[in-house]
Amino acid sequence: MSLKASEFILNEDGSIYHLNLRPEHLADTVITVGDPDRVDQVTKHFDEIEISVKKREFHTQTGTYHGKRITVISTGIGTDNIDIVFNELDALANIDFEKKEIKKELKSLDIVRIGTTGSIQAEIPIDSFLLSEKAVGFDGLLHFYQADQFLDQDFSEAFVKHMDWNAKKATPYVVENSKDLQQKLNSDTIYKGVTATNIGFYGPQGRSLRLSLQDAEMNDKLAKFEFQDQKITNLEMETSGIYGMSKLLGHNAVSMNVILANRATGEFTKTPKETMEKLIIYCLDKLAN
Ligand code: R1P
Repeated sequence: MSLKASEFILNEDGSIYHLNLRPEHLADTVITVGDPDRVDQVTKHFDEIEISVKKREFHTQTGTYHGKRITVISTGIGTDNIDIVFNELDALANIDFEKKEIKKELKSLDIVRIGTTGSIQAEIPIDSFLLSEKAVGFDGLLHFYQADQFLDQDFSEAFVKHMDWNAKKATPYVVENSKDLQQKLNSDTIYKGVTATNIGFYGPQGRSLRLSLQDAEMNDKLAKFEFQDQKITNLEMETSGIYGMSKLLGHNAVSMNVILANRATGEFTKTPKETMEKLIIYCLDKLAN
């Protein structure tokens, strides 16, 4: 059955609504970054760039690194954008744009986020790298889909109890990365942890410039939480959506993070660009191998 024009929205040139891409533009391996300027920081290492498309915060380039075809796309900030980017990336891979039908044979993309984050554990220092084994989403995105089978309810319940979570906020959901892709990106130079994905940068991450927080102890409580030897290690704004949407759509995802800030010690890196550069090269080399 053909998808309705109001649901599967194409531009005049046949490209998908927000990303402005056509299926032939997408590689099977995708790197997502938050910052649109970080796309060039990744693709400047490429052998060649085939296409470069920009619309709103979504900047996409596809090319090859050491012969491996990779698409690099910026998501902007937040899981609301992740909903758009992941539905549209999946459409490019798994919907027939001519017939406007879901393909019979579905493709799984390998998706690596290369992002920035703040550690909440004193022993995970600034300028280190962290691979998110799991994400705890405070954003509520996954609750709009039939996602229960992919969510770790025991972890969520223990977390809600420990935090004395205010029921006016979305119920935190817990979702894993792809273990196969983790193996590809892993090494002993990388910290592993559980990433909390927040719905904002200030209040939702326990930062206050002029406003009073609903729970001023939030970050301390987050840092102390433990469930089956797992601790919350860092805060950022996309990983839960990326892991959740990837599980729902059948893609493999891993989130790789540069620790820019340590919220426990109050430090912020003096070399954000250089450290990001190192993580980019690390990820590209792992993906090309
Ligand atoms: C906030 O400053 C932004 O930086 C982090 C957060 O997740 C949020 O998107 O990641 P990126 O540097 O990848 O955007």
